[in-house]
Amino acid sequence: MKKFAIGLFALMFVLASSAFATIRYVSTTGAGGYTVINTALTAAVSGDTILIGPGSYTISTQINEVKRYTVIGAGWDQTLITMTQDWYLNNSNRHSFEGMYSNSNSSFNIFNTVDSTTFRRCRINETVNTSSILWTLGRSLTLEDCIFTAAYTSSSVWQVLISQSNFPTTIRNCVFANTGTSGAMKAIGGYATSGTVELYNSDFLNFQIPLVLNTAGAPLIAINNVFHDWMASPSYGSYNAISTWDYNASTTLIPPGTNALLLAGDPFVNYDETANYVHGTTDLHLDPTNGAACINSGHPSLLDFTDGSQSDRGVYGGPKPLVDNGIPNYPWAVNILLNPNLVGVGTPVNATATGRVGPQY
Ligand SMILES: [Ca+2]
Ligand SMILES: [Ca+2]
Ligand SMILES: [Ca+2]
Repeated sequence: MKKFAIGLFALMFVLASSAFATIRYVSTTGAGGYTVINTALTAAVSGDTILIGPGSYTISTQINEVKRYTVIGAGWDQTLITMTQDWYLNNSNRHSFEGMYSNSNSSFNIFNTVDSTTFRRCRINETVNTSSILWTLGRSLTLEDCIFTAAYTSSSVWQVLISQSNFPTTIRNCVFANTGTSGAMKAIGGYATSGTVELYNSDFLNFQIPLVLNTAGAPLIAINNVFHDWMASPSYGSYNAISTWDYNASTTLIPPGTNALLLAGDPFVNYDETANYVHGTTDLHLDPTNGAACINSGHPSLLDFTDGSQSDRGVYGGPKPLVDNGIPNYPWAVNILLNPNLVGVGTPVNATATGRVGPQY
């Protein structure tokens, strides 16, 4: 009975503490309470969810709100955010970003200690030599189901620069692609004071050197990843010597560690080594013939959540495969048709909504 009483009290506390959490809807059409992302974030309080509907938005004023929030777009094919100023997180924890495309000459960045942030089902393209996610002072970071593209020409820039505060980073089912021609381009960087980096089921495309983790930092655990379309003089890069590499696959350069697979050619349905990653054209699903060696050959303790089979290598493998278009686990209406669509005041209309929701993982 005592247990029950405590449980009831805990439930009441959760209900009470969420009473002030608000869902704020940003919409280009004016259907929501806001048309500008900055305005919604300024109005928000910690715990709020900011929904960003289908359409194109700009971040032209730096975001620097000292509050915790969740941001959910309608998918990276629907919610486009052009960032010309940094989106800073500041002194607050458990932010979450989901379901959007950021095309940016700026970064997701931190001012002060920020803990437990997640980017999932996001596509982030960088148009200049700056990091997509600059986490130098931040703490635990999780990236899942994200596509990172850039064409850096500088060797002192990284798509994701992880924490230098000994906190862990987890990366699952992400694509890191160099869309340019420079071998200076790097995917992930870390420091001597960086924590563990767990890297599962990610694809690295068109790099000379994808990883620049400091050899004095905590170990890398790399499992089920695929590397392809290497530039001349390729190298996996730097990382702690006691790192674990297991069940990775690559063309050209056999991966370090155990159960490594050297592929004869690219394992994908469609990838053009000359064009590099082209969003909407490239298809990184495993080809049934060319990619057969990667299918059901991933780490045997990682089973595919969707069909129970042994995990595959690459972004569509692992327990929870990449979700196409970054469709979030949140129900969205992406189109509403009215019939008839030309009416006078008081005329009844039939409304047909087209909705979408991503898988519940
Ligand atoms: Ca090819
Ligand atoms: Ca290439
Ligand atoms: Ca499988």
